[in-house]
Amino acid sequence: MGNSALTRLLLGLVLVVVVFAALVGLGNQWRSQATGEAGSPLALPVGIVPGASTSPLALASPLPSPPVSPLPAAVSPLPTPAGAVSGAGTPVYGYRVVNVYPHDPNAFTQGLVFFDGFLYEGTGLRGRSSLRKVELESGQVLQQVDLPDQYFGEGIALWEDRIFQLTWQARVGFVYDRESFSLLEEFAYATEGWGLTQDGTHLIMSDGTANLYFLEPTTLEVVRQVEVRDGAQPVTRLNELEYVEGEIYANIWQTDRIARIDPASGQVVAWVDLAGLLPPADRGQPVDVLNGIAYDSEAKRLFVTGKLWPKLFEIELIPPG
Ligand SMILES: [Ca+2]
Repeated sequence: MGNSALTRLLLGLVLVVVVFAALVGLGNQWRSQATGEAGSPLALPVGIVPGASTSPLALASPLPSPPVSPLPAAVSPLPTPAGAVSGAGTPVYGYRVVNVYPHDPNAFTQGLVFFDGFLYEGTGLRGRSSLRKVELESGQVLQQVDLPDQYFGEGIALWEDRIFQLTWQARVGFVYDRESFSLLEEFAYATEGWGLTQDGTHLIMSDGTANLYFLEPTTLEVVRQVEVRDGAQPVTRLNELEYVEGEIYANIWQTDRIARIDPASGQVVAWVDLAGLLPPADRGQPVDVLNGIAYDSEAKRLFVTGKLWPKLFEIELIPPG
């Protein structure tokens, strides 16, 4: 054996060592990759989310939405507005603001009507209740009569040359001359008074329950009554009303929703969700709930506002989907 044989042996050993080292190194790299995702910062929150899904910290995590994370279930759904049950699959309309007008922020709106170019508004609260004629564009009160302090004014409706106004719990309504606002007479009814409108044949009244009452406009007798339901579920707290193209629109007290009701059956045929209508910037002073719907049947304009809201909106409804 000469030097060349020894050299070949050494080279062979070196080659074996190099190949072995290379294989070991590659193996470590594979293991590193295999454990990389499980051990990465991304993977850790996925593992702890099930126990922490209700934690605000977990919800606030800036994770790039891991595909199998249960986070989406934890952040949805938003609570359903109280009273706005639509388990029956009733369509919910959205809205688009067409025009914005000023509204007296001291008006606790309980009744709203559009007639012959002007708004008529009934306001509530004891000592602050009134009937007003209002210029749409400016919000300026053109004419006003105040109720005696003991009365809490509610819904209003126009009928021929008269204006009817309900009161909340006194079970007394007032009838005014439409032009002069002079008080013509009082009338009595058996329930609380909330909303009022008319369909060309009857006055239609709500009382805070799920019932609507149809009154003969001259005798003020209740001639019919219907319970409003969404599917099988009664819809209570019906508030301000407006008759719009064959349907009765009703504010649902303490919600951002309007029910569109079939007058014959009482069924809710659609909801309108007005959430977000009054911008946060307009909530600097105390404002109350959405209330007040008026319809200009000639120009087909729909107006809505709220109690003590500084603005009144003309809106268009947007069908779902
Ligand atoms: Ca109305």
